[in-house]
Amino acid sequence: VPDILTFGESMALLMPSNGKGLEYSSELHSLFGGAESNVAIGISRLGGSVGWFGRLGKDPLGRMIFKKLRGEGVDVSRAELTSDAPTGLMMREVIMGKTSVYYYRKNSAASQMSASHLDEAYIAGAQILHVTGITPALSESCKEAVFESVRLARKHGVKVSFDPNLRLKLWSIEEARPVLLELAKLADIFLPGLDELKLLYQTEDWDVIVSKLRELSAVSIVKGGEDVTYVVTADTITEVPYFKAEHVVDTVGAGDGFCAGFLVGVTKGYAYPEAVRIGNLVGSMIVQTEGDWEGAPTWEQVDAVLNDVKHIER
Ligand code: KDG
Repeated sequence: VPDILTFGESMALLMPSNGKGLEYSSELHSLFGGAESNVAIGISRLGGSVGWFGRLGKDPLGRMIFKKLRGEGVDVSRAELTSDAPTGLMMREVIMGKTSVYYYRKNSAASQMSASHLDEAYIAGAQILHVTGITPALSESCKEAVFESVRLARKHGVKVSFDPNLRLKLWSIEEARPVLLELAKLADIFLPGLDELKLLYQTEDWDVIVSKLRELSAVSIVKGGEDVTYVVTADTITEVPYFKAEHVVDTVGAGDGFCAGFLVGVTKGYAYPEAVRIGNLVGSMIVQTEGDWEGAPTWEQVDAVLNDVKHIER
């Protein structure tokens, strides 16, 4: 069993090839995304051992995603291609610097995932189970699957990592809040963004947010600060500075890249602030390439930056 497991919906991603809006673009780039598979690919690129077990349609898009995940070295032995329902799709455009995502995923194969699709022995054998708040927004059965996977992980002493990934196009904050806060309570590692915490706890006040985080048993890694990521434990707050991204091309996927780098750091036995530093670096690298995960670095690339190794052009 891989060290880190994750599951959720992966979708085909279509986006204009030339920075135009979708409405006036005659050519689209065909990619794929999905927060959990983005994390899985990020981990695998860094040399980590990882499995992803979502459901895809048995259709060209599902096969494309399945083969690319396998090609990236992600264990897909528990993933499923079903003829019951299609692979989900999303489209993305960036207009005047504003990113918009459009989902075509209702009743997709992934939305029909349920607790009965979980393999207890597979989960039991991992070190970390990483889940996100996107999956419980997809359907009742998906929500049950997430809670059941977390229950199984806890039963077998597997650490639970949770990124709320609040998606207000999928559910309202009122629907999302109790579910995401419940998952935060069950997690060992909580990976929210600062904006998400403001919405979840209904406050802009950092001190109130910190006191709420300290009611959880998890360590909280708060992304999206002004220029630092925060590590909040029961008695400490550590600020870990960002790496500068020189050429920002596509910001979607930064958070997933962060999670990938951070989780690899944790499985390598690094202290949280050092694992966060790796996460910050991976996030800053991913935004410099089009697509959610294509820019994910190898461990050698990360190591070169961390240890200031000179690049040899030729
Ligand atoms: O974090 C990036 C994801 O948001 C993207 O890949 C799509 O999973 C996705 C979603 O549901 O928004």
